[in-house]
Amino acid sequence: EYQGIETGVGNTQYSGQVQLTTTQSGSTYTLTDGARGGHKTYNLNHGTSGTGTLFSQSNDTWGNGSTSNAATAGADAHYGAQETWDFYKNTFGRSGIRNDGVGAYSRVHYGNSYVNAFWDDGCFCMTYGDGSNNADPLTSLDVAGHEMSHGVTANTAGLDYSGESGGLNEATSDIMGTGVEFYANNSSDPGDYLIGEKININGDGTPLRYMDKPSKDGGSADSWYDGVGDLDVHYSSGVANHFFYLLSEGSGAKVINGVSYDSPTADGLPVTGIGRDKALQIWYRALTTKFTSTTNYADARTGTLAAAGELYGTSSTEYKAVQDAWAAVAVGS
Ligand code: ASN
Ligand code: ZN
Ligand code: CA
Repeated sequence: EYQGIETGVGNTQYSGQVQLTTTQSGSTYTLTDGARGGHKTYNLNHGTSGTGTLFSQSNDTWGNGSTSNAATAGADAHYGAQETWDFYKNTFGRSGIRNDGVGAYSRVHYGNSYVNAFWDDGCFCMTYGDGSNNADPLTSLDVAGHEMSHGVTANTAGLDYSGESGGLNEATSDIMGTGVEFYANNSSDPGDYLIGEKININGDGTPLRYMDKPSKDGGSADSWYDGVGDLDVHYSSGVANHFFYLLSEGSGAKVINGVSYDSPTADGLPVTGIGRDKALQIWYRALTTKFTSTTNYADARTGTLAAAGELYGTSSTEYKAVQDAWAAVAVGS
């Protein structure tokens, strides 16, 4: 019987109508991405273990844009994995999470009203809850990119998930998840420096995190470094998120894709951004060749400076911008 890679249609909840890479076997289509390491998307159907069932049907149009159709979350998750794969491949030449060409898998509809999503190194898989009242699945592009990037961090720097290294681990996921969102260039979910702005996680439509001014989340005590104490890693990440925003876009007021930002600096000095593409290259090079399991904020400064020096030279504007952006979040030499 016929077997091949197909291009299907996803009617997602957050990203509008998108193309999805699927697989046809005879008269059955599945959410199996034959172009990206065989990444598969499964329906846990509110279970909390195993893989549930692979999304499979007799046509190649997935979901209807609403939670009334179980395949909608599947379409969002499959799209997120696809865009994350392409982001890493086309931005850094990385082939999958382990850079070995092998796909992971996603599981959607985990549990009931579960308000989280997570990567697990053990299963090499991503899992998505359906959110409050099973109405707001955590399957947006930035969340998908965030979770998959935990796998990349685990397979590169291996940043320990506590203290400052934990904050840097979380920030890496926010930085790369944001990179994925901009890369996808989807008109229903355009790139921004907010995390989780589509998933209504606070019940009032506000985002989970703000990279331009992390303190807006109410938990990242300051938008710059004054020791991270026993802050949760999702808050101690704020310093590095803010560094990345400033390095990319610079300080001061700015509107990007219709979102207004106004990024303060600890030293009151302006930072001139070098653009997100270069900032991503610097962070990725530091993550994959400088950072280790115990990297702290001071080490992250040293590591990103080394990466910028290798990429652009130590007398470059890029190198200077890395110095200025760390100073702006009070991480000094
Ligand atoms: N969604 C959370 C995260 O990726 C799960 C966790 O607490 N690790 O950060
Ligand atoms: Zn995370
Ligand atoms: Ca976002």
